[in-house]
Amino acid sequence: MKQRSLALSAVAACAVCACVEGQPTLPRRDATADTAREASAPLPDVTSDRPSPPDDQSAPLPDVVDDRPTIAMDSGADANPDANPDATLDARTDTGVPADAAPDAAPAPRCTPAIDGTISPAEYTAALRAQNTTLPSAWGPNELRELYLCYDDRALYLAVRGSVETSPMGSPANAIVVYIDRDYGSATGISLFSALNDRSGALDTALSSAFTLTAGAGAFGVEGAFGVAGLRTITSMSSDETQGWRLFWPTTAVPDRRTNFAYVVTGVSTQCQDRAGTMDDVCETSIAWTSLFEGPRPATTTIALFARIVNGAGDNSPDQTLPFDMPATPRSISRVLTMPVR
Ligand SMILES: [Ca+2]
Ligand SMILES: [Ca+2]
Ligand SMILES: [Ca+2]
Repeated sequence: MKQRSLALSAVAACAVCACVEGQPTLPRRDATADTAREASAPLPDVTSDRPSPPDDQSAPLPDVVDDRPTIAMDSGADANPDANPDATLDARTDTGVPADAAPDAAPAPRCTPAIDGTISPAEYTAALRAQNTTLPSAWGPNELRELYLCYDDRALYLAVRGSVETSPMGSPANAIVVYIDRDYGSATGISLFSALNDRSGALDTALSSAFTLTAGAGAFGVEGAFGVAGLRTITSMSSDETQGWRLFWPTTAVPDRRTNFAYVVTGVSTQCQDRAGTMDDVCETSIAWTSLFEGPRPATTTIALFARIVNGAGDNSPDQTLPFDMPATPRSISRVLTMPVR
């Protein structure tokens, strides 16, 4: 509650898509682009890259050593947790080595959840799951607690349990942002995050966040993102200024998607449920493969992602990270969650 005006944000994102149109993504200019760009492009506060020092907060210090993330093949709600033990995923988590493209013998994380803003016990049993053990957030009530990831033949599904304020202390909404590498391990995508600079639109501004990739992130090259600026109840089959999916790639697109993020307007579905006063705010989203790839999905690929909370300007993040990373340096990415698709 004590964060500075620049230090608040969160995003939640969800997407689904079922469209089969060949051109599901429409790059577009935001109506407010020019004026907003001039008026709202304050230089990021570079020094605010770190979470508030613990000495000015009552929040307990996270135990970096012992609090390990959970990345498991079954949801916590699975009645049969023993059915899917996945030592490989656990090992990835424990060693800090990025979960890389070495697909193991585990069952594919296939599922087809209902996009309704509720994480039901049965719908993510096969999904990858990343959990935060740094609780509460240094930016409470902005929280990033849990993430589920799975897919089916049609779409990629993502569920995030967490929340972000819509107007913290009069500042622009915080956002939950999830950056997606659709073909992890290949040379495509953007790895220099400072190149992402679209200051027109609430979510785009938040997504213009100069994260730093470290060696632990491997060959992470982002093609797109899902996000929500200001969590509230949302039901949407498209993307808009405050929520949804964006593509930054290819860089040859006109206009340049690195500075004018392309809204994914078809093939997505997002529902967020604001359960005020609880820790159960949820966004679920899906994006059709044909929208994520702007064409057919390769027969096999590896999805990689990471999630953060960012403030409205995109220049600061609290200590909660997914997959669980280094709480003291949330702007530095040393872990990504990966999912082989086959
Ligand atoms: Ca659901
Ligand atoms: Ca924009
Ligand atoms: Ca990529």
